[in-house]
Amino acid sequence: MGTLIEETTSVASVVEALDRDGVVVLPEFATGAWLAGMQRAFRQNLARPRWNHFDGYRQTELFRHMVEDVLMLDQGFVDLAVHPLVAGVVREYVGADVQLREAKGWLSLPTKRDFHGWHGDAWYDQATIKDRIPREVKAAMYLTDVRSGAFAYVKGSHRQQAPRMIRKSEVGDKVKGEILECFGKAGTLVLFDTSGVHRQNMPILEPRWAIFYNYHQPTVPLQKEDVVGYRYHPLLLNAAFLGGLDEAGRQLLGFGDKTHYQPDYERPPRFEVIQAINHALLLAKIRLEDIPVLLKDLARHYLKR
Ligand SMILES: O=C(O)CCC(=O)C(=O)O
Repeated sequence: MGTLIEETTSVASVVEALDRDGVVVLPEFATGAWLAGMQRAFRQNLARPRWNHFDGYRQTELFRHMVEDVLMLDQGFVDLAVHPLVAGVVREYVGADVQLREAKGWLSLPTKRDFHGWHGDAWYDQATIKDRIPREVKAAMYLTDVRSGAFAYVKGSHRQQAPRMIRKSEVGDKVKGEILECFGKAGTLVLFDTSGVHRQNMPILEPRWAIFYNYHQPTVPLQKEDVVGYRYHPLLLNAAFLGGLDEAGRQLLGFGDKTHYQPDYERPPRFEVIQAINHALLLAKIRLEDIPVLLKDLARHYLKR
C-alpha cells in the first residue's frame, strides 16, 4: 500500500516519507467541527457560479467548479494552512522562507472522461531555472469521502525531471514506481511534492470536493502564463480569521510581501460576448424594476404644473 501515516505523526516522520516517496497520506486529519465548518462554507460556494453580487464558484472547464481563495470562507481553512504539522513540514522540506502561495479547491463532477492527465506541476520559470527543480509542496484535503476519482501519485517520481505533462504511455515505462491511489474519508490530508507525477484518477463516479494549498518560496520566478493569469496573487484573507496568528503564521501567509503583487493587473478577456449579454440582461432587469419609481417621478412632475 501507500505511505499512510497514522496517529503518531511528527514533522520528522512526514518529511522523511515525503523525501522518500514524494507523497504522504494522513487519514482523517481534520474531523468534527473543524471539518464541518469547511464543508459548510464550501457547499455554500458551490451553490451557484460567481456573478455580480453573488460569491460562488468559477467555471472555465466542463468537469470542475473552482472555489477560489478558500482562506476567506471559514476559520478552518486558515487553521489548516498554518497547522503546526503542515507548517513544520513545508518549512523543513521547502525552506524557512516558504509561503502559502495559493489556497483553492474544487468540485470534480462525475465523469468517465479522462480530462486530467498525468503531470508534474509546472509553476516556476523553466526558461531561467534550468539547473535545479525548486521545491513545491501541495497540501490537499478531501471534504467528501473519496471512493473514486482519487488523487493518484507515482511514488518516488519526484525531483527527477522538470515538471511537465506526462503521456499515459510514459507511466510504468519512463516513469516508474508504485501508483498510490489516495482513497480516503473527508478530512484526509495528502501532502505531496508537486514535481512528482500525479493526477486525479478516473472515472469519477461521485462528486468530489477537495482543497489544494500550494507552498513554495516567493523568491522563485514564476512561469509566464501564471504571471499573465495572476495565479499567485497575494493571498486574499478575511480579517475575522486572523486573530490567532503568530509571527510565524503571518510569515507563512505572506503578510506584507509584495513580491508578486501586480498593482495594475487586468485579466486578459475571455467570454466577452457572454459577459456583454449578461450585463445587458442585468441592466434591462434593473431598468424594469425602476419603472414604478420613474412613473411616480413623472406623475409628481406633471401634477405640480
Ligand atoms: O484533483 C486532483 O486529484 C489532482 C490535482 C492535481 O493534479 C494538481 O493539483 O496538480
